[in-house]
Amino acid sequence: MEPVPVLSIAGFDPAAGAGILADIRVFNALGLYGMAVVTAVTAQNTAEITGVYPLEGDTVTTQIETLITDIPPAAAKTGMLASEAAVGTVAAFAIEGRLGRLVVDPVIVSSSGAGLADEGTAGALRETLLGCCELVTPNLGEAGLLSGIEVVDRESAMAAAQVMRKLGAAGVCITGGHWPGAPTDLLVTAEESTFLEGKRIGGERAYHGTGCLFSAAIAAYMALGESTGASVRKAKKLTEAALRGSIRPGKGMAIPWMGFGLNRETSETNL
Ligand code: PXL
Repeated sequence: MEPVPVLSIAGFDPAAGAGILADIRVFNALGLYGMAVVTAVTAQNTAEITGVYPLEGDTVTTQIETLITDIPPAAAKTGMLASEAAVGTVAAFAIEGRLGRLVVDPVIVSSSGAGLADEGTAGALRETLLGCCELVTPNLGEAGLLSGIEVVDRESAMAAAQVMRKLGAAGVCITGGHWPGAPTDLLVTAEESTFLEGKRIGGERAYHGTGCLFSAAIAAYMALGESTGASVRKAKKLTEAALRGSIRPGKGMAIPWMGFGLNRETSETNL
């Protein structure tokens, strides 16, 4: 059977901890046909980001148009969009129904605390792209910025999720990895409002790329036809497994790793 096509529209992290290289790893591990449109090149390693270079002009639009004319994705996820124009472009394709089921990871603040979107980009995410997606997956800081409600406990998380649903997101999953205690996620859709308990694996900000991995896995499961609720739960399990298997290829943050897919001796996969 042909693999199901799925698309990441995100930034390029040369160290492969976050961004499109991380997303492609997830798509591969789950047996999908992963594709990627680049929105920005970054200069970074596992310890620091030294540059973010958004692509100029209509380069994002042309990449998407050319790609999906040939291979329409069953689902797509967005990561770092890096410019207001790129957000508008993605929203236009989504409104036309050409991206498949859409997961928006509203990359505004990274785990290391770095600002990854300017005000215009964050505003366009809130005003335009939220209304086009099946699920948005903000971390605590991003949920605060998108909703205007500081998320400090379960009550404020619920209020923030409701604001994002009013802004048009069909589903909201506020990821709890940055809570000081247990990493409880909040999932709100038309069907449910559920706090998803998780296990803390390592420190709160010890990993790089966890949010990318989580949203890519959700898009992958959606591409395979799972409901939003099932996709989020499966992606959470996969994320926990990858955190347990994390590696430290450089001197900085650890990278979630799914080295459990392929048996190199037999060339068989266990997924
Ligand atoms: O984790 C957020 C993120 C997403 N995409 C790219 C990044 C980062 C954080 O550094 O570099 C390309």
